[in-house]
Amino acid sequence: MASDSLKTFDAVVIGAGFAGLRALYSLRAAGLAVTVIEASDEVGGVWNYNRYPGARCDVESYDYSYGFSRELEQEWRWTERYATQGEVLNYIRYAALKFDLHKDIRFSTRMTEAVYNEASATWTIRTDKGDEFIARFLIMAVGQLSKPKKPDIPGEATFAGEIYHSALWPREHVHFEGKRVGIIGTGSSGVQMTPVIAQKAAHLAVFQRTANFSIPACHAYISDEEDADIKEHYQERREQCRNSPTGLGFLPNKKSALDDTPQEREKVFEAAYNRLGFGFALAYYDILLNQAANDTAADFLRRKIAEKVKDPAVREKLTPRGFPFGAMRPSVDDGYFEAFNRDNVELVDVSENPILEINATGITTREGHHPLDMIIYATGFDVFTGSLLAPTIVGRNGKTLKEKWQDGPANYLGLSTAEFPNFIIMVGPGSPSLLSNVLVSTEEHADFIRDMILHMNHRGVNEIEASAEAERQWVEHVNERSRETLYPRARSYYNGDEIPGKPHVFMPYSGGVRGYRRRLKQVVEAGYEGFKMKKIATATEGS
Ligand code: NA7
Repeated sequence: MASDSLKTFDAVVIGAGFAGLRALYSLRAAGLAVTVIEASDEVGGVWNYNRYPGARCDVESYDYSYGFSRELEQEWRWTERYATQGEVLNYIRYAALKFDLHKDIRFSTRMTEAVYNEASATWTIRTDKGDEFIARFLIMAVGQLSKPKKPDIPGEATFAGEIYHSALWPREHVHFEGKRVGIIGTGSSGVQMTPVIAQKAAHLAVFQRTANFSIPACHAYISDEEDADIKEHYQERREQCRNSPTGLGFLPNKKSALDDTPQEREKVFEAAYNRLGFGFALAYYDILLNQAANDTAADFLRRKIAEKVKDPAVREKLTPRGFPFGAMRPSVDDGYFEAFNRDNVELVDVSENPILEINATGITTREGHHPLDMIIYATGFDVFTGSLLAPTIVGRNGKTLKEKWQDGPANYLGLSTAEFPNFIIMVGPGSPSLLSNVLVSTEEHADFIRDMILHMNHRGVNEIEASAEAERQWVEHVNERSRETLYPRARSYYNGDEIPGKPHVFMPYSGGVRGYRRRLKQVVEAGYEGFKMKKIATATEGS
């Protein structure tokens, strides 16, 4: 199937971020006809939209990059350990140009609806431009953090100043100088932008609902020697990522935090704190598995906050309590806590004194009015399922994905969901996804999908669907693995708690990148175990 004029394809991929581009590359290289539909006029996905000041990747640059091309990895030169948003976006642009991906991307086009045709085993895909495409496979590469969410605060329309959202940041330069700025939200976006805006704004008010843990990034420029050394050993590094629990370039300490004396533990934590960023959670293998082990890490991090924040009342408010370290996604920061020592930075605790309204001049909480010239929502996303459920997707018997997932995103291997044949999800719920270095997970999925389609072509079948039983077992397995961890002990987007009314279910797969990879391999070796494959005779073949 390969006619652009008829707009029929082997696969239509939705999204031109890291995942969509990687899927396009591998499917096209396998000789399949593919097109990508992208709502923006640019590649990059989340890195294209989240242009707020201070935005950075918190996985080390060399690991947060494609591993499929030796040439690409040898010629690209990362400048910093944790790349800025601009550098990551430039990398994606570079990769897209190098592999001539743009020619197969339809920019500024949004998929609005996709309907499965049982008689022909194809999807009809419609867009906001009025296009209609037919594809054997519909591949959703829509990202997990791509449907921004914003609280509905009364009076917002009356605000006389500027309003921004971290995930919909304008391309034009935003000026903070001389302005009174308010940031709502203290997840990674709020934490990253706070110290940068603090240096420019006349006054910065940070509206915090939940204090969370954060580890210093310890940014560093990469020297030519380091770059050469990494490039020389890149393949080993990649293999280590692929075979690690998280897809990061280092393995967890094999010891329990409880096996060391307090003095030894202090040294281990200190070293991890000053080097590993997000990987601090791997300073001992059981930090996210055992509450007592976690307490040792959380205590260490709370002491670090105490050392950094001078004002005792502010320090207390910035100190996370009531949930295990890491159970809510921690941030990796560059001077976040220290920013609150500045005279022009104020912490507004909205857990005790919620925001009541916005008026022409600023934000009013139960405690009082905060005059502002600019409001920034750093309030996150409808995570994991938001973008998957935004278009209307209709599977067998007219059932929509929204109906099927009303109690949570039931799926098999995170890749597929029963009653939606030939519908494939990349790096979504039910896979390691946001619990992993998503670049590693993206590549794993792209290659799995390519091999699966080639296998089907070889066998002469054109329909694949997860069996209801395999799906039931996978969901049970995902839940079982999450219960072995501390993740269920926090209210977080991992559990669907970021949106009122969203099903409270554990979304990602916590069994690790290596375990998941092993499972995919077993599935393939057992002839795509858990999937039903069929040959549907199409009208063309019948004539
Ligand atoms: P996050 O991590 O989901 O953070 C959103 C923040 O916004 C968080 O602090 C929320 O507080 C806060 N929030 C949300 N709604 C409100 C209202 N109504 N009032 C006050 N505060 C609110 O999103 P980010 O964009 O920072 O980061 C997303 C991911 O990007 C991150 O996990 C990394 O993977 C990279 P809450 O904790 O819900 O009380």
